[in-house]
Amino acid sequence: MVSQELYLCYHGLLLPNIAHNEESLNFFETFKFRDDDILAVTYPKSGTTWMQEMIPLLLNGGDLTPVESVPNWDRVPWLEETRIAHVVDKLSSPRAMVTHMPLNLMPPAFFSSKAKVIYIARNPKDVLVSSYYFHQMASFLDDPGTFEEFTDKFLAGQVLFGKWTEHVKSWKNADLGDRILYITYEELIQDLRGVLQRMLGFLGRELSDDVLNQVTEHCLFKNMKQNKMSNYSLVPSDIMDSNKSPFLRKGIAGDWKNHFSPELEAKFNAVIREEIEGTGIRFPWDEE
Ligand code: PPS
Repeated sequence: MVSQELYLCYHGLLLPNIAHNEESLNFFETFKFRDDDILAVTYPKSGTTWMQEMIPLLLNGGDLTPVESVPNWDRVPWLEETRIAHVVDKLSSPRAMVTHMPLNLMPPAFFSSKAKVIYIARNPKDVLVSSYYFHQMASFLDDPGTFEEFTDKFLAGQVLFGKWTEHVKSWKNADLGDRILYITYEELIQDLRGVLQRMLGFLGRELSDDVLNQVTEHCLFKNMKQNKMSNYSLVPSDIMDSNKSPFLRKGIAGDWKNHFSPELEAKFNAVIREEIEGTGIRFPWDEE
């Protein structure tokens, strides 16, 4: 059972009350997209905060001022959260925003716009681990229980924004042509500079080698972890307690190996495989 005090249910998806309400969801549904808008789309814990750091730097020629002076949630706001109504008019063009919504819940105006999308996927086993610790540190989320119990909830989609497989299937099957760029968290870990370069090409921007090197350095986990505008240290500890687990926790690929028993891994893989089967969707981690 999940507490109604903590969550609201939106088209079957659980969203935390702390950041969503009827008004914010109405704002989302009637959002007026512009053709030059840029959206980073993620299932939770897949690299959202990383995108909120990278995209402004790629768009503004590597100027660190916004990422060092504006909190990530106001700098690149969530389309569906309450904050956006307060900051949307202050966003400079092209506007960069994030969303955790699956494609089927995107508002009609999104489909008739030319807004660009960067979709970031992450190994669902690492998503689960990251989310498990997030539930321990965030007082606005329910107690995750044991790791095994939380795994069952994750596989059943009784977690924020529903099933990982539904999210991935919706966006990977999106008929958006060259409006969408697909990247993975694991590619960012392996070759951050290379992916930043791909993102630049997609956004139609250029940076000198030196500036790209500086942006890459700034976006490394160890450096972003120190940025109080991005590490959630501005949030009071009774809401997010970094002593229990920091928001920027480990920042690696493969931490799931420290958490899954062979039995749990087999069960997890079987469920995910069955739900992805027949879609043609393949990820690098499928081979692990
Ligand atoms: S949320 O709550 O949905 O906005 O979370 P999200 O930002 O999508 O995901 C949080 C995880 O992303 C990791 N992260 C990074 N990893 C590597 N390098 C950088 N720069 C970086 N920035 C954020 C963050 O540490 C969380 O993953 P875990 O595995 O918990 O460390």
